[in-house]
Amino acid sequence: MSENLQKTLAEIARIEKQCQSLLVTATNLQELEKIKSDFLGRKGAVQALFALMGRVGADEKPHLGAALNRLKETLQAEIETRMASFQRQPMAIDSFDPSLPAKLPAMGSLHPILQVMDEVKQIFTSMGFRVEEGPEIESDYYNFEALNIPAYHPSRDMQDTFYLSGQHVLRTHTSPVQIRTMETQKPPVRMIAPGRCFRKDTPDATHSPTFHQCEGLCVDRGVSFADLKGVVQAFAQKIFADKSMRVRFRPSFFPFTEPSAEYDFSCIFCKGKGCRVCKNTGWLEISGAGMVDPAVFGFVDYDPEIFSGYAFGMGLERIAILKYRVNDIRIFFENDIRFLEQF
Ligand code: FA5
Repeated sequence: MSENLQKTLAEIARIEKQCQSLLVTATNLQELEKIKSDFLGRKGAVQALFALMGRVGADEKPHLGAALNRLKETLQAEIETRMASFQRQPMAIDSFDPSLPAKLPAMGSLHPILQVMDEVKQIFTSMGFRVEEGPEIESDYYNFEALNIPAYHPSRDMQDTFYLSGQHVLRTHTSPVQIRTMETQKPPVRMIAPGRCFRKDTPDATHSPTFHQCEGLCVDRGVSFADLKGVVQAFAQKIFADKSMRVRFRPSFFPFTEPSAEYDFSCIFCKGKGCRVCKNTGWLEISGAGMVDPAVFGFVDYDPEIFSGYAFGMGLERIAILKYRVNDIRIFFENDIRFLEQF
């Protein structure tokens, strides 16, 4: 083999290695296009090697020609394979733009009833009330018996109850938490107990089988009905941020309060003229209330000669209806995202 042929074969091997190492490090199609033209183009490195055919004798030309053709085919195949791999990955590193804003996950928010509940808690805790909790599956004793509603008492008919097996019910109001609190705490007691309640009520614009109440209880020496009226009036003005909000008390009956009352807030929709939401009365019933009946103190060992107290149980949906000007309670429970995302 002539010295020229040896040199040219060595150059062929070097060009092949150089091209292959460039292919390995190439990161995009533009770089590959450049490698292709640098090595296989008309003025590329492989073409330049073909020009060296003249350096070798006629007997060595077929050998060199075969080596050059093999180099050309090898590089062509390797460049094409590498190009195809980039075409299969349109999201190659160079097309990833880290400066683009991220796709945000869908964010939830607090349900409007929970927002009202939080606000109610905040207002009452600022007035010195503690927040208490009780179970939604309640015993007959706490839901009725200890609230002075014995089994034979006709007032049990006032609440359409979901009875569970045994002596349990889905609590029909938050008043059982009064008993649970007084059982474990001595006066003075100032507490609220917001939570879910259940009744077999037929749904309409202001009634839902699942709804929320916030119980309130204040027991101390010398607590009077005037204290109840003052606290409720202050609450109404704070929750609606409106000093003109009116509250009215009507006589009523609850076995666990004496005297008993219901209080209403003035209807925000019709300004008292009467509409579908307030059933043409100009008022929306918000809560039952009254002075704690001495018989209830008997169940928790409080001395009614020393202590007196008031209690109330407000419907939170009724407050949300007024606050957010929603004219039907049922929409709070439909979980329509178009409604919920407005809060
Ligand atoms: C009671 O539940 C008494 N436990 C309230 C009470 C507490 C009285 C402490 C005295 C002392 P009543 O059944 O009226 O009372 O319900 C109270 C409030 O809950 C109502 O004024 C109303 O705002 C709300 N409410 C009652 N039933 C429903 C319902 N089905 N859907 C929505 N809100 C309701």
